[in-house]
Amino acid sequence: MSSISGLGEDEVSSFFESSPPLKNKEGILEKLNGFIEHNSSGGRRIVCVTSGGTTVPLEQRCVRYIDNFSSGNRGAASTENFVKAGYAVVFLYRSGTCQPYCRSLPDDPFLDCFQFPDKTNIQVHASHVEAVKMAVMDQQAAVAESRLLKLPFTTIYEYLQMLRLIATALKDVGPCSMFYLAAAVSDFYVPWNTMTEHKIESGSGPLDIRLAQVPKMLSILRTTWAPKAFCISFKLETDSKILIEKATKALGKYKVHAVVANELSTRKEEVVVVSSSGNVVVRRDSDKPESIVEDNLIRLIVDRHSTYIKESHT
Ligand code: 9Z3
Repeated sequence: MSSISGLGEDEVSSFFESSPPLKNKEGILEKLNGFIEHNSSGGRRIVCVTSGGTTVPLEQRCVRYIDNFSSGNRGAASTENFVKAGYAVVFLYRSGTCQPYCRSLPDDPFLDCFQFPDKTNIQVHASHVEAVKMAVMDQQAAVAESRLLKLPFTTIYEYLQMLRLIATALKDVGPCSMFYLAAAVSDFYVPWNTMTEHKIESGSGPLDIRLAQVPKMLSILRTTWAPKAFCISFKLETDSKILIEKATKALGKYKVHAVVANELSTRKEEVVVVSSSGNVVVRRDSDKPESIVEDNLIRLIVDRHSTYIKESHT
């Protein structure tokens, strides 16, 4: 199929036309528009943080799927830092992955946090009191002030439809809006109309599946959905030798404002912010045990966003 402008718009349209419709689209839109209206009328910057991996179902009544690795830690930690920096955050996350303000709670086993001194009372163990108190207080404050809107996805179909909804809803916020695309998004998928409805039968030898390429939505996000938004994408590689080259290529191809390059095994220690003004290595402060790379990363991104907003007004 040829494309109108070289952006693969035909592929994008046919991806959406053949996708199973988003459940509760009206409900999501209502929440989203209310959140954007509330925050933009107060002059607050709004960032959409994507987090976690998308799944690619192999059957319409899905039993089996291909997954993309991401614990959601980066997205959750970045969300907390954006809220601290005064932003309102639309947190588009994979169901079941790490949540903002929950990173210091034990998840395995979470129930070890609690104890029953008697049958009618439940208490938090002394060792976890501080972590639970901070998690509950910070999360409640963010939600009460309408600074955090959480929207879950699971499949690549849901993720891309929701990203489009958010981007078009944010279009009028212009330069004060940002996309921070930390989710690990599938490059390949099984088109819905070529997918078997029922569970693939086993017992008849090896399984052949043909995966189509997921159309690159970043270009459309930049040119059509929300062209004035500040846009940060991520590049993940396992081979550090090709990381910067790949990130630099993505910067030029998708015309994003910066690409955060990270290598899988060192992603919690350092990232490289690749942009037209050069490459900046951002590390966590290794002399402070509590320090995480997102503290320094979000500081830098917020600074860059401020410059972008100033330049857009001149
Ligand atoms: C990332 O690179 C994220 O930093 C991580 C965070 C997924 C590594 P965790 O969730 O890890 O804290 O465990 N995200 C983007 C990954 C990705 O799929 N990027 C695509 C690519 O590299 C572009 S959209 O080609």
